[in-house]
Amino acid sequence: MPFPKGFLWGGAVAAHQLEGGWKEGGKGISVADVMTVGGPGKPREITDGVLPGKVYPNHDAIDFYHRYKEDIALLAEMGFKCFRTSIAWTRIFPNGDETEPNEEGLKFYDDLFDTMHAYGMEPVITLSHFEMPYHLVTEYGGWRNRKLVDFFVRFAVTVFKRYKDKVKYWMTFNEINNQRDVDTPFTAFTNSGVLYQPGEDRHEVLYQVAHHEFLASAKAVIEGHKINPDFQIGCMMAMSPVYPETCKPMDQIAALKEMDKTFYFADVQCRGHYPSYILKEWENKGYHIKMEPDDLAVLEQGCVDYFALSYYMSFVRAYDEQTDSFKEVPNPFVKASDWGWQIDPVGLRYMLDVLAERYELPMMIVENGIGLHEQPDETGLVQDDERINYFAAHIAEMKKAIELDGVTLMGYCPWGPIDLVSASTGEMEKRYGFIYVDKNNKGEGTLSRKPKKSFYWYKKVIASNGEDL
Ligand code: BGP
Repeated sequence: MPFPKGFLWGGAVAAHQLEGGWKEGGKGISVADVMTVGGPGKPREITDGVLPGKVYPNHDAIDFYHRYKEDIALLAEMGFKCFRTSIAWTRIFPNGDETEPNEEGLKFYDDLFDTMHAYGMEPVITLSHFEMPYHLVTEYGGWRNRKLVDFFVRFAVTVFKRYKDKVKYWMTFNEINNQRDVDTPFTAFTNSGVLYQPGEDRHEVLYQVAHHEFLASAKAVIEGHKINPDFQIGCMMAMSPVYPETCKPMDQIAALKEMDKTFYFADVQCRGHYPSYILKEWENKGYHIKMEPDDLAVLEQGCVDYFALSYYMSFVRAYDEQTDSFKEVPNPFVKASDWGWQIDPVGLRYMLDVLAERYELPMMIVENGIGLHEQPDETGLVQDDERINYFAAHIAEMKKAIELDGVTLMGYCPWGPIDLVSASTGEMEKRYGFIYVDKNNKGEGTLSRKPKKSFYWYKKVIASNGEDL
């Protein structure tokens, strides 16, 4: 029996991608609320507020804010043991810099967590999932400003105290490493809240941003454990293995260097200090990351309890002799989704093994899934065999990681168990769900919910504790 008793089967979402109700209940405007719809090859635009005539997908999303009771009941029908969502920071501190929280926002999550518990579903909660208050961008310059550390810790402590008997599993920052590609405005912006100034070295800015987020995370871990010593507070990384293109020694270095860009975030949060390869890079490039005398001690004391990861795809890197640089190359051995995400179940086992060996922490897969274009058939059912095959193959690899490689896995939360707004493109029609939601990219539709074929399949997987794939 590879999956232990009590294994947390569930699903994962983020507040801004499904709640809607963007101006209700005293909520403030988040960074996600000011982004338009993009699409393949067309990045989302960061706007400065609300432009007339533009579609803002996160404003209404799938209206979970009003329909959560119905939605949680549907997830419970699949047998969910846990449900990962985030607390929208802007529902609790609408601008991010207030001293008193918004009671109506706190009450919303009280009701949501009570509803989950009524079905025996454990809440797994992310504090910051691409939805920081937009005010913190315009007034403070986002996470480049050290003041955000205190604002975040105030938010964390407020919700830790309020939900100390309702939530045990927490994560500080969603995919904290998903901000290193400074040329992709979406990923950098939603995690950092930084709008770059002409001429500045974006990489240096992001090291400063990350330092502030590491501090905020470590302080939250320290404070959280004082509030409830049973809290399990994790980091959360987007993990993608990077393979070398060939066995040429320099291709190994190309792959290793690319992995290090992600490992550095995990090294700080799991080991409590900056790794030497990062300190050397700062020295070589002349970067000056501002720190205060206690910072390193805080990082040391604020190590996380478990390792949460998202897993979607793998990459390949090669060394280019002509330019003496590293480059990304396609993998001829795996297929890609319509959005170019390479489907690689074995990569999940590989990643779990590497992380288990490197950090020796229990792990939780808090995102995994495939975005598909889908339509109900003439009977009204979405026949999503492609999704079923995707999950069956990934779960089979998780089993091997547990049974053959000794990995400790606490739970599995596929991404977007109910169709929701895509984070990278803002589309509704990049669908991940076991449940179909009637809404298109233009925002049209009845918002009705309907189980897909995979709904019944996943129900069977959970009921058999992962045996019946
Ligand atoms: C992760 C994010 C999620 C989610 C997922 C799927 O990076 O943590 O918020 O959206 O990716 O990505 P997308 O929605 O862009 O398809």
